[in-house]
Amino acid sequence: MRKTKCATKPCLALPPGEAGDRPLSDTAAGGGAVLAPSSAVGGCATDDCEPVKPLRLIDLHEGWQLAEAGEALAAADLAALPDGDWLPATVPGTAHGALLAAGRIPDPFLGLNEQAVRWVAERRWVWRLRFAVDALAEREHLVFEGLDTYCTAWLNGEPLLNSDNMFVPQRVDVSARLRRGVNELLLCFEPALPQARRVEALHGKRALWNGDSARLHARKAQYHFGWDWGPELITCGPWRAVRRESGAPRVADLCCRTAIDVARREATLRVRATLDGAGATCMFELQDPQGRVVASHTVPAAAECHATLVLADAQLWWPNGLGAQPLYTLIARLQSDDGLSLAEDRRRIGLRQLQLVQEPVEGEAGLSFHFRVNGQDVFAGGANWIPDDNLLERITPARYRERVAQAAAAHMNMLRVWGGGIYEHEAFYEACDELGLLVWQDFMFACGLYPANDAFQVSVRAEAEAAVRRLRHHACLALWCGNNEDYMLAESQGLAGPGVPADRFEARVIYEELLPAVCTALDPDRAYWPGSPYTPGEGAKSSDVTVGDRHSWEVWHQQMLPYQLYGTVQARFVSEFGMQSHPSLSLLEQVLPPAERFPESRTMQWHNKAGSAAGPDGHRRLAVYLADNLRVGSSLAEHVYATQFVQAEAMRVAYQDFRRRWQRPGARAVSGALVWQLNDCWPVTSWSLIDSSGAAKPAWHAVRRALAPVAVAVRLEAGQARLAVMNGTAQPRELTLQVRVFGWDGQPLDELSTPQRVSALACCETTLPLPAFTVPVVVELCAVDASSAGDAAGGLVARDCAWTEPFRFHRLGPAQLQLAWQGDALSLAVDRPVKGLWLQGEGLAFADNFIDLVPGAPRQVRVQGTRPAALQWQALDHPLRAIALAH
Ligand code: BMA
Repeated sequence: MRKTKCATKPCLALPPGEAGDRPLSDTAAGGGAVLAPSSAVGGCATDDCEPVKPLRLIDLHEGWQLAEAGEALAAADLAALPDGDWLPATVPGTAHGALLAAGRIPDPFLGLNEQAVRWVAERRWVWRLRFAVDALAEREHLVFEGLDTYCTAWLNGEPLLNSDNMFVPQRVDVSARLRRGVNELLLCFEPALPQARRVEALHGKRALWNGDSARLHARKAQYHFGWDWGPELITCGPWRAVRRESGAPRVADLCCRTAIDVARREATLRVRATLDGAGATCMFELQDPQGRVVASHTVPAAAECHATLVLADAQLWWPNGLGAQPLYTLIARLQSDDGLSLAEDRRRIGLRQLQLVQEPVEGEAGLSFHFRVNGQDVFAGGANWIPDDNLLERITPARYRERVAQAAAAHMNMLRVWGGGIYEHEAFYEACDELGLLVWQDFMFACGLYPANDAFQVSVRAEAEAAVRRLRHHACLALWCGNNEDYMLAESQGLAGPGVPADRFEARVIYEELLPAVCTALDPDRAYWPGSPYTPGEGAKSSDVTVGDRHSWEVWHQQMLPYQLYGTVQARFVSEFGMQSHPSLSLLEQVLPPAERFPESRTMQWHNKAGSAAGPDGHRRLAVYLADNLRVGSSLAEHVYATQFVQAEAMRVAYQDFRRRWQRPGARAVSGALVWQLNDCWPVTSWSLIDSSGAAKPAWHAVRRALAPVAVAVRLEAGQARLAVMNGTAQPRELTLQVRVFGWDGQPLDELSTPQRVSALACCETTLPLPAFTVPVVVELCAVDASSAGDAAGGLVARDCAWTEPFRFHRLGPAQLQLAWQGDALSLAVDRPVKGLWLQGEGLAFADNFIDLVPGAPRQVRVQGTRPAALQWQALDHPLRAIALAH
């Protein structure tokens, strides 16, 4: 180890513009590898003093330019492109983003512009940065956290790297090439589709769903090639941070295996740091959520340093709804023998025990598939996550945080990062850590028969290792999963499934050998699952209902089952299911030219990508669900409401009927429901709960109610009401279930109540007899705390309504809606039943919405935002209208 003689302690503050604010940096440390600028070190002016130069991280994000590169142009020609060819470009960024900012292309999200910008993906694009270097360290590196995708780079005219996998970070030693003064970096990106087609020509065309078959050969976000909810926007560019690392010592890797003794609240952390460069000691330190050092250990510096930190009185991390999310900070610091910090790295970690449990289900075939956190079984209520934009540079940490917070506010506790997108940014996982969203993390393969040739496997291995190293410390990370629907696709081609030899499905070697081997080596304590969906066992079918996870598409795709029948759908863990709806009317109005603002327009259809080889079919499937259930008016507003109504009802039924089967310990018949999909990447009619403007659809509210810590469900059956109570809390509850029945004209017809005890983390069901009604009715179920029964307003715990269906057979007569402010809440009252009251107001956020109302039971809804003079409301059989509000 090199000795330093007279270094003083460096100042860890950073000068502006250097390594400080790095919003989209994706180091595993989340920007935590913060080190001193060399100018701040030292204080040593004499010749016999060798100053220590800690590592400096210098973001290379300012001053980039972009130009179109002619086909065969090489480095020198590219560098010499005339000044007028260059546009300013942001890094991280894409060519589309730069062209859009420069006004060279129209907004691809508006109207039919997707087609008008297609040419961008067909060209080569070159990025150029001239950057000044004042002082050179002994070792210099350039780090590219992500290059999308077929990229050749040069530094000062000399070849620097070639890259063809957007998920593999690149780190190049430029100690001998970086020079004092101005340096020039050039990055040239080849058009991805033709490039992928060349690779495809070598290895053969394969079957897939969604996009061009060449995508299977490109290690690039698969949704860029177009999906059944996304445009074809084949981006290119340095999509993640670019950085200069100046200096020698570095903490190259930091990992931590945590064992928790839940009963004793004791955590044992086995930590390992991989060091690159000289130093005397390595200090490991654990800080509690308040920043107090609660454990530390110093060992002599070596290429690999190990320590064990034991923490008594550990604050445990819990998923949303079950407890808090305390986050500790683990630091590894390489020090000189004077105690000077030379390099450091840090991770925010949560202390929790997490198991994937597969055990017998009482009275049923197969095995459960559920997560157990700190010894408690957890029903995974959540959603599938897709990239929140096509231009990834636009997803700021704040936007990640907002979107994840929307999931948490809907009482979700799990998000599945779907395999056709990206290994998400640090900001996503940080938000999940902080808000208690467990993450089911797919590797990036979706809906295809992927190749498994040697070069492909080498690339996939590098990609998987990078992802696992970067993400494994996150408390939120629950499971690694091999792919999305690749087993299903193989089965559809007769290449996998019962009786089919295993070797027909080439990429199994990736999902069953390569990826699990990477996970075992780098993240041995986390569960790995080969695919979503997947069923273990030679020749098993991935859609088996008794074992493993399952995608339930009986509703919408496949047999287009009525959503009212979700209760008949079986699965141990439903990792996908969903129903489409339009985005909000205001978003559609921004996207559709005025002449196209009708439900059947060409542009509306363009913004619904669902379909098959036979053509678009989203509008047809939507029409069937509308026809089954509603009378729909002809305006766009009515259509938006109607599709959102159907989606909300479908989600209410689905979540309730899946969650109902999370029965009790030993009988975890259904243990997860993840809707397809939480979010959108552009303005589109899709299965999302939140549209691309961030607006929550009615379905978001339906899901929020169904996933509440204590939720109820009511179904109207012949001669009875079926009632279910779902308790997701760790406390048993004593409730009174109150049922009231009204005719649609507002006449009270019946009233019943029954006491109901529900155990902790369990569900129970009961029935109450009802007379046969000859008129359409609404049945309201209120669960109130038994101790406050009779005081419905105060003790209301959960509520649900069931209506005579189908809605289209009858008409809900005009109701008088009365709105009044009560503090920061709106009081809502009606004289006759109202179904699906949807309130909207500029800049207002409603704590509850899409509400069923019955007479004589005003409801209070908290509202955030400046009070407007009027609101807009809509409900079943009540078209959009304004209502004045008294202040
Ligand atoms: C799924 C997903 C997606 C798709 C969605 C809707 O099964 O895995 O690939 O977008 O269905 O069709």
